[in-house]
Amino acid sequence: MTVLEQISKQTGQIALLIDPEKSVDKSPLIELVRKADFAGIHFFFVGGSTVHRKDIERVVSIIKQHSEIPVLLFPGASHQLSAEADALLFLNLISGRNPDFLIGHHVQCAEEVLGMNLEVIPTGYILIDGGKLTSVAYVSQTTPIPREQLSIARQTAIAGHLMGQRLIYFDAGSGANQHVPTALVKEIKATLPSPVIVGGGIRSVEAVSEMQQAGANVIVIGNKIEEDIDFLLDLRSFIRNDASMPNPNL
Ligand code: 1GP
Repeated sequence: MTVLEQISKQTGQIALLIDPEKSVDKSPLIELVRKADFAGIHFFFVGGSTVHRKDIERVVSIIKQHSEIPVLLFPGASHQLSAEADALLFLNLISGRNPDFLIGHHVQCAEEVLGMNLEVIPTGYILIDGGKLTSVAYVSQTTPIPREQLSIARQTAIAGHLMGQRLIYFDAGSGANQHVPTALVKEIKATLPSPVIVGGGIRSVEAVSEMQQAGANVIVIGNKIEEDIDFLLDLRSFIRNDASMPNPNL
């Protein structure tokens, strides 16, 4: 099964985002990977706004040595690659109007990516205002879509789909005060066949559950687990309970 098929096959899957800039030491990273494995999370995402390539490669390599969970590159720039990853979210920042994040970075790495044994997933990446200025908005020099303007977000996602994006990723940005509105996820899932990833500011099992109910295929969590590794145990309960319930979206 491809990674895209795994993402598509059910709602409420969990991705743990690891920012290699914050995972400097090897042993805490191995402990994190082991606990995530025990929790039964579905994907690792690796990337960040300002990470060097050697740190991406180091972190992906450690994860691959200690877990069979698929590793997806979630790059902040064209150099954030690793041949050991399973897939690359080839992000098109379609909520913004900065050509660097629509085509520039892609051109810089295109030939290398083509030669790598990576599953490349064209991803319509849409930033939604999460109540504070986040690194991704600052570094990409783009303005997130206002959270009350759901029609703009909807039109953006539809345009992305029509342009060939295979996934839609709504991100309120790492550490957002407010996560993406569940109403938006629900509306897009009712409108488009694309799987939906959602992240940014998700800090409770209740929020995870709401996103799952709204139809999000993958829910990305970074900061909350960095701050409290035992949150993985709560996620384990959520994943096990969810697996025992019939999924109306399948
Ligand atoms: C940000 O979706 C991710 O791109 C995760 O955000 O760190 O707030 O969980 P958090």
